[in-house]
Amino acid sequence: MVLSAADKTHVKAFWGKVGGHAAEFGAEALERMFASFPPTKTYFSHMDLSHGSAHVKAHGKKVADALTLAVGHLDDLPGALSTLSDLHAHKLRVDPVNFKFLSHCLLVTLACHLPDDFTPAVHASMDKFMAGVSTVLVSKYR
Ligand code: HNI
Repeated sequence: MVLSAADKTHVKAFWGKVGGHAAEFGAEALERMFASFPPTKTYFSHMDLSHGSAHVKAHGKKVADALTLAVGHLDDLPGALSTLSDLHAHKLRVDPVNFKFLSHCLLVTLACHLPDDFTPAVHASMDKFMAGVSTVLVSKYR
């Protein structure tokens, strides 16, 4: 998944619009994932996944911060996400299919909150960005 120069420009500009809402959007994406793809909840059985839970809010912030880091390193996603990649592959062993679910739910969340900025071109670039992040996070499975 190679991001073109235009993709990188779209992703950086769009994430700038997300701004201070990143943690809140991260939590909403998780809530949507748990609601629409219930098996994903099995990875979080140690957390309270009810609406508005502090666990989901805290985890949403962690995911959002990782994405902010990734946006800052679009030319070196493997380097920027190396530790997270080890964690998801070796310790958490999250089935790769779930990354598509979370990516989808994040895009839906972003589209709901920033409809004017989420143009078809930005949508396509953000989809490629999430696919790139997901590829890195599942890259150490074998
Ligand atoms: Ni993920 C922990 C980022 C996809 C299940 N995950 C993290 C952490 C970050 C993170 C950051 C916290 C690491 C730490 O504490 O050092 N996860 C991301 C990102 C994506 C992603 C950026 C994809 C875009 N994770 C997923 C998916 C699942 C998932 C798809 C399962 C459905 N992640 C977990 C679990 C943890 C986790 C489980 C540990 C949570 C905890 O605190 O116990």
